[in-house]
Amino acid sequence: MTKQYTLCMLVKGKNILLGMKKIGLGAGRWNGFGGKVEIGETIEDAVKREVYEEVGVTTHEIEQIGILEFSFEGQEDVMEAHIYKSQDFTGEPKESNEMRPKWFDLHAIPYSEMWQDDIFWLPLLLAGKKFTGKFHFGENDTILEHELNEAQEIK
Ligand code: 6OG
Repeated sequence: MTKQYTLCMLVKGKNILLGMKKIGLGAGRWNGFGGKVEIGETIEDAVKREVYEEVGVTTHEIEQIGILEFSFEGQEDVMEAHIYKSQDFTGEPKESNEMRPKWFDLHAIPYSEMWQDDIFWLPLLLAGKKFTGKFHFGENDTILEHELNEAQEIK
């Protein structure tokens, strides 16, 4: 079964706000903010809700950048992650149960402490490009197969 998730990258000038995931899937890694889309909720509402819940920031404008499918060897469920970017948000980032936020210079993104897929697509997002793709993971969250294509438009 395919389950919908969101992932939002918060960018201000030459910096990106990432969160160190403290619990659950991806714990111990830096990532953008997001989570499961709830029943009856639009994807955009889910992006805004998750960003607010996880880091206390209110997003005013969000832009859809891509859709990525994440699958794991031996697991039936596929995650359909809707990737967004926001450069228009207000509020002081604050630590939540799930995330410890930190600003990073765009030239010092901690890729070695992030999911392995990020280094493939985050540079595209930061360059203003859109994309679709698939990443299949094996043991130790290592990428076994992937494809990534730039797109003019998502959907
Ligand atoms: P919660 O468990 O917090 O939602 N996520 C991934 N992000 C990247 N960059 N790569 C992956 O490779 C990921 N798998 C999941 C989507 C999980 C959050 O983690 C993201 C969601 O924002 C496998 O509800």
